[in-house]
Amino acid sequence: MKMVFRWFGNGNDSVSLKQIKQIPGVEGIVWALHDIPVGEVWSLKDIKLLKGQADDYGLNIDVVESVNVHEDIKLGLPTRDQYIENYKSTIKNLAQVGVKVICYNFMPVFDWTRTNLYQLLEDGSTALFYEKAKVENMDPLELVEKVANNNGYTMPGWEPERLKELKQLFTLYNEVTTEDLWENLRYFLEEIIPVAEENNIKMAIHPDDPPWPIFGLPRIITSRDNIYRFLQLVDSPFNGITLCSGSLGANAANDIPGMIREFADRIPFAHIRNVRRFENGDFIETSHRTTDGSINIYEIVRAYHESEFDGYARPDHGRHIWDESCRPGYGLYDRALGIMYLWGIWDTLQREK
Ligand code: DNO
Repeated sequence: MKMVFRWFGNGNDSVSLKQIKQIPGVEGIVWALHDIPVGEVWSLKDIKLLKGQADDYGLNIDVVESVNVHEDIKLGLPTRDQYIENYKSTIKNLAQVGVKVICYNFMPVFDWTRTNLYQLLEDGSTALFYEKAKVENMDPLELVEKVANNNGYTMPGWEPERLKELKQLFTLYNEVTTEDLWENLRYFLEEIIPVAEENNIKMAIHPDDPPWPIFGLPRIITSRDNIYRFLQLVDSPFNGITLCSGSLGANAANDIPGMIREFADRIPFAHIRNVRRFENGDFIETSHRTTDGSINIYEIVRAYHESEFDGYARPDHGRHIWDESCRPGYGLYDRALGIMYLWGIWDTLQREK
């Protein structure tokens, strides 16, 4: 297991590379060029600039999260071909600096979705919260206005300047069925996986978060059966998944250790975090510790260990603790604690082997 840590870039993250370097066992950053509009090619010059910053701290840049997929590709519009060509160029440019894994998602319109970014936990910290009834009864545009721009930071896909295009996107998605989305994903994969293969980069789709349709938009990377179907679309080791325990774990029916064992050779990248589910379908994120949430993190790490997992792993969202001011879910402290918990389990299993 190679430990990595997400970093949003200079001026875009409250956490510094110097701090990341001091977390035990972290080898690299998980990064992206966040200022490049979705669909445009990432230039080699910009990529190398970022690499230089990471090099200064001896951190690798093996994992990119995310090269986002343009909506025209997900919608299957005729304009998709140009965006797919751009995506291929970005893959080739990333290969030139030695990138090994590209994480992306295929969620229409929104990336991860929550209703409150600062819900109070009983210990006085705050965490990301999803209130099911609110999402079911609320106009998504209203929610964007409420949630966006909290504390100067936003969730990806929820940027306030996106409000204008959202209305139009909802109209376009009216025509797209779940099967259409599968078909558009297959079309995309058939184009890009051969390029990924030639460039020795593993593509790793992120599950939908939460793993069910929201706001009438289809979502497909949600369960064991759908991941199985996804992996068959293009049956190549370069067509893999980012197994995110927190996203899939919001649905109690998802057996995550089972998925790890079944799909081990197709998981180049793991997101490991806990989540506490409530009976009414709400959920809140907690510390990584097993007893704090509904997900058995110990069993998850054990499944990776048993599978001799040698891919990349990162702690995922953490609580906001010790008065830290940070991007929602992406503070230093709780994620660093999460890493130590994951190492604690891993190292013990390793010793007992
Ligand atoms: C949330 C992240 C997601 C993830 C994308 C991958 O914190 O896990 O935003 O990066 O879905 O494309």
